[in-house]
Amino acid sequence: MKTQNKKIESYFSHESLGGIELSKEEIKTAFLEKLFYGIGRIPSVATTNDFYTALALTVRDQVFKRYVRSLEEYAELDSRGIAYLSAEYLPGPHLGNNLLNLEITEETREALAELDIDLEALLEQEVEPGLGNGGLGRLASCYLDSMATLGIPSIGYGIRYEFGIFNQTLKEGWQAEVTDKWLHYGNPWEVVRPEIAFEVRFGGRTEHGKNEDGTLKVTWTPDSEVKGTAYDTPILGYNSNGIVMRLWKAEAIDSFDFSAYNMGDYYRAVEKKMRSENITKVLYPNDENLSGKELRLKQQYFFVCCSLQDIIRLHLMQGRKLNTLSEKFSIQLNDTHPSIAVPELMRLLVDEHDMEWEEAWHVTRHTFAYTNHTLLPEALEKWSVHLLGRLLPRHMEIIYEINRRFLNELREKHYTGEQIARMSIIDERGEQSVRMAHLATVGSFKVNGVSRLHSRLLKSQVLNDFADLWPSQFTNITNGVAHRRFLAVSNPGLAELISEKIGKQWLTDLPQLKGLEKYADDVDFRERWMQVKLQNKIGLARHIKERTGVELDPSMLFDVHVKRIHEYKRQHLKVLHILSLYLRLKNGKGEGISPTAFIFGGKAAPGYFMAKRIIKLITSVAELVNNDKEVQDRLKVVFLPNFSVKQAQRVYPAADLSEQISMAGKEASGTGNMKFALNGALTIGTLDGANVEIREEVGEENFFLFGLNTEEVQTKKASGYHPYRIYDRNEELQEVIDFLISGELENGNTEIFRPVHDNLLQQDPYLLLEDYQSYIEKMEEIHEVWRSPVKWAKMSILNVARMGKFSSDRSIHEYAEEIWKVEPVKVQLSK
Ligand code: KOT
Repeated sequence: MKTQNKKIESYFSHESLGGIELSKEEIKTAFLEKLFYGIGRIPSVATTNDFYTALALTVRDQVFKRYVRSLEEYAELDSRGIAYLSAEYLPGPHLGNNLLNLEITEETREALAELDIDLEALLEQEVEPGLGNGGLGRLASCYLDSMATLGIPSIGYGIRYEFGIFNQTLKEGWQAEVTDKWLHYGNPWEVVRPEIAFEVRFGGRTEHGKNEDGTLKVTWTPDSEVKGTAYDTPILGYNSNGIVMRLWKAEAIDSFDFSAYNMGDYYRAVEKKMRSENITKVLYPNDENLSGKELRLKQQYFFVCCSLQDIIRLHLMQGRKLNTLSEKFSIQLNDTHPSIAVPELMRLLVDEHDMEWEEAWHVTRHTFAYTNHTLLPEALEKWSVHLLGRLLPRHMEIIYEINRRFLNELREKHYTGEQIARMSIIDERGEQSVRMAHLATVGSFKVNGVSRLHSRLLKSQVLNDFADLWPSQFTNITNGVAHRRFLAVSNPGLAELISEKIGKQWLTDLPQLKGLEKYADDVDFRERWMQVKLQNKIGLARHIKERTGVELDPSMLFDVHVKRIHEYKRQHLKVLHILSLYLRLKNGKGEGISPTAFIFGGKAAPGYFMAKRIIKLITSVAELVNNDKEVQDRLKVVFLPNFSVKQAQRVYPAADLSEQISMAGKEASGTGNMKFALNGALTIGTLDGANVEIREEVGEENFFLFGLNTEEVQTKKASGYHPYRIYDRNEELQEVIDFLISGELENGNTEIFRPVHDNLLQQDPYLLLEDYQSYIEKMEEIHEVWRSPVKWAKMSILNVARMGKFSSDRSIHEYAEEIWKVEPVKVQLSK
């Protein structure tokens, strides 16, 4: 604590702030004080939300204590730091995770119990921040967790959306979107930092003049400005450091336009404020599909601009020179959403800090690293030159200049015209646009994919020319997950059983799980293992009954497909399978079918026609199957609405079978696949994304593989794919496909699923028909293994024991060593 005031300084000394361990009594006192002084309530009138808030504030104090100490240490050591720039985060509920990280879950449970308060009810009360769409946002949060735990000095920058991802409800089986009001009851985990605020400009024009010394000076006169204010949420590592997730909220620079107000035009005065605040109003709910909307570009620039100004502020505050920025900071771009940072840093260095272009470019290109998360063409960001030039005229000039210099470099290396056009940052075909992946690649010192297969495909397909030009710039960092959240917090039963056998080291060293292998042959252990799973299934079944009214028998095989709804993820392949089983049962041919509960969950982008139709298809099949007396104890189908991190934490621990059935080559990595396997589910999957590496780790005999691989997919497509021919030759498939338009699914309505039917027979871009038979046969094998509980339990134990690679701690360790070259700083948690 650096202050001139000795009295204040001594208060903040480690000793006087007290130790890090909190006793039950201390928790109780702190909690009651928060309830009384913090929110002005006495227990007799307090609501569950009051209790939750009081507990959150109690815990937050402890989190802040560690965060502040970490900051102090980082500043003192003048250590190198990481800025993680992500337009999305999905932190999930904070309370349970923070309790684990402080190692006070049990003390807190007991303290509350003595006050007749149930900790579980308070955990349930938390509304999670839904500030992301799916995998990409959740990965960012897993990475913050691991950066904190490993002691990597870092800040996660993002956007404080007032309305996060919509809440999904079902209306007559169709998805309906409801606004997410996560801030409605306040947010005890964040603090606003009004003094950390920056101006962000838009539009207008530039002027090219000269400085007194004759050098070029560009001035940008914008036509609007907003202010970005920092909202900080501390993120605590396990028994370790604290870092911050700093989210920017847009506000008007002056709350009122006084000139308008004085003239009596009250509405106009407030309107400006409203327009400014619009920027961070709502998250775009498109996953891997771009809207190209102006407001989205504004959001991207807004948060990048605030974050870079903040990074520069922190850098200068340490008494450093700007030309050493890349020595002290690496800025990781989470996909291209923040890639406008490349020209923005150039602008800040050249225009605002008078650095020469060459030097600024050197700094920029040594500061950024870029992670690519998708190969899907529809997800690769492109902004029209016209729009970008209108909204950010100076940035457009800078992009042109970066591109001019880059293309000159290519010409010097004798690249052909065609190659140059392909690699240019500006796409000249049709309406001119900026290829953000090219901008990010040219502006970064490293580019990584998120699984071995994905990184290979990135190099051989989407960024092929760049990988040839700069081979050492490309690398792979396979994704990982926050195993403390997704195993220790969400599956306490299994976590306890594991710790009983191998100790608690796995909490910070996941490969220790290997020690479980030897228990796969231990009868008693296997029984306890399956007992934990059964208890989790009972819990999920209760939840599903409450949410959907559908009753599941926990002894059924829980076959789970949860993730965003997308054609490439092939939820509809699963539906074809369910229909095949249903028809077999109806035709008296259901001998090999083990009783199964099919559980689906996931949101569809509101404008994605086919994805929404797939949800309707699932709910219609559920209606049919669940109400058919003939198949009732054999098959059940549920669509669990509003899949979120909170729901996920209930679902993964209760799954027997994990569906990872995307068409090979399409899923960059997947992270749900890891969370399932870590909780003892077996996987049926294609050789896609990280499935490849999961299979390699757990052993091919413990993984149910089916379908074409990436190369076979490519060959099939190149040689002309005719789904109808497959349909024509496969009688059962014919029956299933015909069933979609038979009217039996929707009260005689034959049209509702015709788009799905026609798409499959005419194009089938994701090769469902091609992979159908292989999938059906693998499922038959699975049902057979399920009938052998000993075999199933062994496979489940071996899966968990061999998942050590997939912790986000390992991923972050690799980022730190290979990309960031940053040393961990472990803060002494003095007693
Ligand atoms: C969305 C829009 C543009 C570009 C990429 C995306 C994107 C990619 N959103 N989510 N992803 C997923 O990211 C995960 C984390 O790396 C991967 O595991 C998953 O395969 C991607 O689909």
